[in-house]
Amino acid sequence: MNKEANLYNIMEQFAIGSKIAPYGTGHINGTYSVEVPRLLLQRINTDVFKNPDELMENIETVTEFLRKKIIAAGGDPERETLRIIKTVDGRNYYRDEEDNVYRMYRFVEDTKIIVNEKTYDDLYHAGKGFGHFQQMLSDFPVDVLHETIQDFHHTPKRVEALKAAIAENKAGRASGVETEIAFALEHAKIADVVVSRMETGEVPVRVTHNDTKIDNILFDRETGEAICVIDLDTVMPGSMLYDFGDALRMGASTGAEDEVDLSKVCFDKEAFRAFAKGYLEELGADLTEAEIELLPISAALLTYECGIRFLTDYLNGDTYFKIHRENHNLDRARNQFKLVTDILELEEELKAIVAELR
Ligand code: ADP
Ligand code: GN1
Ligand code: MG
Repeated sequence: MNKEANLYNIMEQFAIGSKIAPYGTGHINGTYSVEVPRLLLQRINTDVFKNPDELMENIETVTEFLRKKIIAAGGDPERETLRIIKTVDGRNYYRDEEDNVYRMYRFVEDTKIIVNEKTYDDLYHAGKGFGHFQQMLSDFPVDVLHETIQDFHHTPKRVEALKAAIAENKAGRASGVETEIAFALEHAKIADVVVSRMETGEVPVRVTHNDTKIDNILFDRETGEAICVIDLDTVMPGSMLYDFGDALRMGASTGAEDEVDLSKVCFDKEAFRAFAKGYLEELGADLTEAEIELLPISAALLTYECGIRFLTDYLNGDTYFKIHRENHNLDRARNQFKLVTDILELEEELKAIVAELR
């Protein structure tokens, strides 16, 4: 069976609501209008997300909770959060005979995503969007959520994984990347800046998104406002610093994540200001002193973490992140490390920006 035919087959597994009603005033033909909402079909990566039941249960509980909040605030829940389309037998995903796992969402219309071309206004709205998402989830019961990927942002464990990859040297690449390995190990001291303060309780456990790339939020095409946070696979207990830092990793970079000309890759402190302004407008009053203090370093931490994850994957032979060219993961790691250097140099200026915005 060809792939397309197979997808039609999969479509039939979902309870796709459609409205049919008599239409017009004709005397001859039977005329009906048929409304079918646009949908989005996704194949879940089960190498990465090993337990689709727990994953989809998280997404269902979180989106139902958000839906109630959005309605109470007079918003449109079909645009402001994801809606899962159930299968014909009432499940929130479908597993085919080859063990592929599919889910379906309503397509949120008239939106755009921001990738590399972004304005400060976009970043301000992205900050508001992610801040508002966090704010709406502030009274969500953290304990009901499953950890869809264990220790996802436990950076010290990511350092351990890097050390193991260096020692194993599975792809025989370690000797070509001594400079990058040295950078990663020299900067490993920042790895515990958040987890250590979570252990003391100064940084509270919250419900967090954990993958706040700037392309994981939909913007209204007309108003430019961020309206819907998507890609909820990693919503689980965490620190808001993960979300804040990770959004700036891409959001405040002047270059693409895999740009190889590192003179084009700089951390833009005005982009930081724009995002932080939006974020703090939504959530500032709820944050603890430790969270506020760590906002600037969180950008370095999450960028460092992503950099060492790319480097680890390169050393392991590119088994986790999709690559589109040779050395793609290495290029990404170098790019992230350049940003880490920039952020650490700017740390005092970033602290001053946070102080101004409070
Ligand atoms: P990935 O985990 O591969 O990043 P995403 O869930 O972020 O997958 O989806 C990929 C892209 O699909 C998004 O960047 C966005 O452009 C689009 N998208 C995802 N969900 C929706 C939706 N419900 N409505 C409209 N577009 C969506
Ligand atoms: C992955 O799926 P996507 O592209 O939104 C990764 C993130 C990384 C990011 C780097 C589940 O995100 O953690 O920060 O790539 N997601 C997962 O671009 O590992
Ligand atoms: Mg995404």
